[in-house]
Amino acid sequence: MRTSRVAQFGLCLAMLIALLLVVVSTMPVAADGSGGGRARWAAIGGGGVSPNDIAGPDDHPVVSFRTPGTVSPSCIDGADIQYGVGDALLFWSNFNCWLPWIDAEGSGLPAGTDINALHDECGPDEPRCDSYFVFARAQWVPDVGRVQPHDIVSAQWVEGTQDIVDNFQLLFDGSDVGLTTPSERIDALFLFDEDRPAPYADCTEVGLGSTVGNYRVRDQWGGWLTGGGEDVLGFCASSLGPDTAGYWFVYHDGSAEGMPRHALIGLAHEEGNKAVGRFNFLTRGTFQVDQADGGAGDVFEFSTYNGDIYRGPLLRFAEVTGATGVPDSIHIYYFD
Ligand SMILES: [Ca+2]
Ligand SMILES: [Ca+2]
Ligand SMILES: [Ca+2]
Repeated sequence: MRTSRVAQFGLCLAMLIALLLVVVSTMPVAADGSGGGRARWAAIGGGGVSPNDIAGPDDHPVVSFRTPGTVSPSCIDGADIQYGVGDALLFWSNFNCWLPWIDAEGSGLPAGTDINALHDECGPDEPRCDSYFVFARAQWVPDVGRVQPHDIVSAQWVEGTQDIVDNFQLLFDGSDVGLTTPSERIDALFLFDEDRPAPYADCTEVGLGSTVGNYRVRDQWGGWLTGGGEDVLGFCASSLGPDTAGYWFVYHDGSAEGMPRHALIGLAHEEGNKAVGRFNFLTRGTFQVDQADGGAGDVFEFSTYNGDIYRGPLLRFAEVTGATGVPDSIHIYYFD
């Protein structure tokens, strides 16, 4: 399905220009929507995704928040956007405004839905435009049924809408691969696209995640891997969906690097081979390790090429976006 939200971006851009020029006229008809995510993101401008980017104020984070609230202004009409904990929003840094990105209830998810981890592929290289969620609690999902907070659900953006998704599917059944306890709920997520760490090139899919608390899962040889919610686990999938199979590996041993127990609660990662070995993350609260000194909502980095250190905040979320809420889930579109 080659869809994109380019129509909405085109409309937004046209509206912003109209506002800037103080032109009051009939709104333009939406663009034809062809060209997939790349065309859609071309509307935003910038140099496109670069694997050498690091997170910063010029990037476009997609977030879900811990508590309901309001962000402003909307890129569409300049108004406030009220959101719930199951919604996601994109901060459009070029214009310092917000776009509704996922409307949970509008997409048929039940009241009380809370996104706790998300990965978004509605970006410049992703014509299919899929989004992926982990929910904070067990709940019902349209087309799927009951899912657990250690499962990953995919959905597809509905062309012609701003923030509606449908075609929900169970991507990853956590209990098939050892995630069963409350502490083994997933609170951070990233899914590799084409470029993935070399040792895992032959996996059907490779994903990264973090658990809420202590975990115990099987490695490639059937041995146990144990750790806590400060780690980033990798999963090499041989099959996905209702019959999920594969093995786990430790992508980042947070406790070995000095991260407080269970501190990592959100994950973002650049695309591209050069990005392997570094990632961005959110913490539950105050985080002061290595060259990092910040708190909840701030975006930090860990990089191996920099001597295995934490740095940040690279994005002071509240300061840059004006949001008063604290994100519990993040995906970043990296731009120069
Ligand atoms: Ca949330
Ligand atoms: Ca989270
Ligand atoms: Ca965690």
